[in-house]
Amino acid sequence: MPESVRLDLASDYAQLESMLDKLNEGHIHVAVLGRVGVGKSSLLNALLGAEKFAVSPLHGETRETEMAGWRELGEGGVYFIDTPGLDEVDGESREKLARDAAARADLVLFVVDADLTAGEFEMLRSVADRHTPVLLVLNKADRYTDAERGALLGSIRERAVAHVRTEDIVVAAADPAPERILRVGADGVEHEEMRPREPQVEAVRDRLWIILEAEGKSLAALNASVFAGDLSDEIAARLIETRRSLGEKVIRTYSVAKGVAVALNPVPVADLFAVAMIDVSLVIHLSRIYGLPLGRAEAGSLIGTIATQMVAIMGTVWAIHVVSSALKLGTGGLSVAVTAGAQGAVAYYSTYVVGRVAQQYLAQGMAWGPDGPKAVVRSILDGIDRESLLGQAGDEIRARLRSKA
Ligand SMILES: Nc1nc2c(ncn2[C@@H]2O[C@H](COP(=O)(O)OP(=O)(O)O)[C@@H](O)[C@H]2O)c(=O)[nH]1
Ligand SMILES: [Mg+2]
Repeated sequence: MPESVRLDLASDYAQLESMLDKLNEGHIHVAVLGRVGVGKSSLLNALLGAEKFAVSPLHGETRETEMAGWRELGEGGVYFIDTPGLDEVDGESREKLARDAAARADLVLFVVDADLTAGEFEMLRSVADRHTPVLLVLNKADRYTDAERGALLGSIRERAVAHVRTEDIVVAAADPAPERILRVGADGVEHEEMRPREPQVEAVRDRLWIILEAEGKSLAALNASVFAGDLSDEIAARLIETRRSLGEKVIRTYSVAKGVAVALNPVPVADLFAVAMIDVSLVIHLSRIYGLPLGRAEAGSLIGTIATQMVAIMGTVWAIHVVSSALKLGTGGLSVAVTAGAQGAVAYYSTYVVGRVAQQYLAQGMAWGPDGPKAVVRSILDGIDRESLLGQAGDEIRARLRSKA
C-alpha cells in the first residue's frame, strides 16, 4: 500500500485496533444520539443513578464525547457514551462527533422529546443503515398528558417502523420537572409547594438490558466487522485511485520520452513497435505500481498482444491517420522538425495507448475480462480524444526538444 494511503487511513486503523481490543475484553459501548437539549445526558445520568454527565437547560452543555461505565456484562462491561448532540444551528463539527460516536457504538439510544423532525428521521435512518441497533426513547414524558403521549408514540412508531422494532420504542422522563402541589396548612391556608419527581427510566433500562444480555456480544462483533468491512472498501477505493493517477503520470512521462526519442531519431512508422524498449520499461514500471511485477519477457509479450490488437482494430492506415492529424496541428515554429515532430507525436500516442491498455489489464488483476484484449484496446482507443492528446504530445515534445537544444 502506498505510504500516502497508509497515512491517510492511520486513524481508522487505530480505531479498528481499539474496537478489536474492546471485543477481546468483552466491552460494549452504548452511545446516545439526538438533538441538543432532548435530555441525552440526563437519561444516561438517570440510568447510572449518578450525575456523571453535565446537564444544562442552556443550549448544548455537552461539547465532547464522554464515557462512563454502567454495569458488568459477562467478563466485560457496558459503557455509556454521551455525545454533543445534533444541532441544526451550530452544526457540523458537533454533528460529526455524534455521528462518529454512533458509528463506533454497538447500540444507539436515540433520544427525542417530541415527534421526529426531518433531521432526526434522516439521522435515525443513517444509523439503522449501518446495522447498528437502535433503542428509540421518547423523553420528557412528564410534559405530555396520557392522551398526547399515546398519540406521539403512535406517530413515532409509524414513521420509524422501517428502522426500529415497536418494542424498541420506549418512553422516559429522565429529569422530570418538579410537581406543583397545593397543601392546606394547619392554619387552613393553601400553600403552593414544588415537589421533585423521580426519574422514570425503567422502560429504557429493562429493554436495554434485555437486548444486551441476548445479543450484546454478537452486537460488538458485528459492529467491529462492519467497521472493518467499510475500512477495507475505503482502502480498496483509495488504492484504485492512487494507482490510477500514479499510473497516468508514469504513462505520460514515458510517452514524452518515447516521443522525444523518435523525434530525434525518426524511424518508419511501421517500425514504431520495434522501438519498444521504452514501452517495455513503461509496462514494467506500471506492473510494479499494481503490485504485479512483470519481467521483461512478459512485458514484451503483453505489448505484442496490445500492438496486434491496435493494428487489427485500426488497420494499417491508423498510423497514417494519426500522422496526418499530428501534421495538422502545426509545428509551433519548429518548421525543420515537421516530420520528426509528427512522428514523435505518433510515437507518443502509441506508447500512451499501450500504457493505458496495460494499466487496465493490470487493474483487472492481469486479466482481459470476458471480451478479451480486443475489447479492452477498443474501449481505450474510443475513450481517448486523439486530437487533444496529440496536441499535448506535440507541446510536450517540443518543450523537451527546446530544452535539449
Ligand atoms: N421536563 C423534563 N425536562 C427534562 C427531562 N430530561 C431532561 N430534561 C431537561 O432538559 C434539559 C436538557 O437536558 P440535557 O440532558 O442536558 O440534554 P442533552 O443536550 O440532550 O444532553 C435540562 O434542563 C434537563 O433538566 C425530562 O424528562 N423532563
Ligand atoms: Mg448533553
